[in-house]
Amino acid sequence: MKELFKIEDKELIIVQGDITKAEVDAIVNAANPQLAGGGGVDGAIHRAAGPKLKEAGMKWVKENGPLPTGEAVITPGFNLKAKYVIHTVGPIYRDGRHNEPELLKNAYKNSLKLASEHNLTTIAFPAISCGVYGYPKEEAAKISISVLKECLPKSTIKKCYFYLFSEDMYKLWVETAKNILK
Ligand code: AR6
Repeated sequence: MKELFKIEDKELIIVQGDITKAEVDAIVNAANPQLAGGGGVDGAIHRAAGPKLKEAGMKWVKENGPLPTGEAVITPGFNLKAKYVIHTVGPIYRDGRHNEPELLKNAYKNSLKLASEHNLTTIAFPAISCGVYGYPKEEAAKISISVLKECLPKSTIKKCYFYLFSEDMYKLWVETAKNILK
């Protein structure tokens, strides 16, 4: 299932499916600060990319320290169809009063910024922080669509894909996009 939306001259394509299958310049990983893999989408991306992705992440952390929440870093995609993986760390949701909205916004914004710095034209996002990190899904949907509305027009990205794993999440993202992008 997928549904297409327009943001000025850019396309936002909301898809139900596995992000590791996306044929794009870069897929975004909902990583943790150690960049060494984990569960959820991070685990799936690491399995599909092969062990070199972990080596690249660990090398970066060794040289730069753990990746702070809301920031992003780029590595090759190795065995993935995607040329690059953009790793970002979403916030762990506590009560909404610990800067979570701003940090989630930054995760999307900084991923797009990095994509633009590499002149990428296609990118795929997962629902950052919506699994183990516990972000309330409706709120996360609103933040993610709003930040794309704000930041896609000035980025190099022409087609931005949003991959949702479950049908419920897919429907929530489509409804939210209809409301915000109407
Ligand atoms: N394709 C698309 N979406 C997926 C896939 C997939 N293959 N697999 C899971 N999702 P999560 P977080 C969805 O927990 O909340 C890791 O251990 C999933 O259903 O992967 O940011 C990291 O190492 C959910 O909606 O990421 C961190 O420690 C969404 O992706 C921590 O989890 C995000 O869920 C990050 O937690």
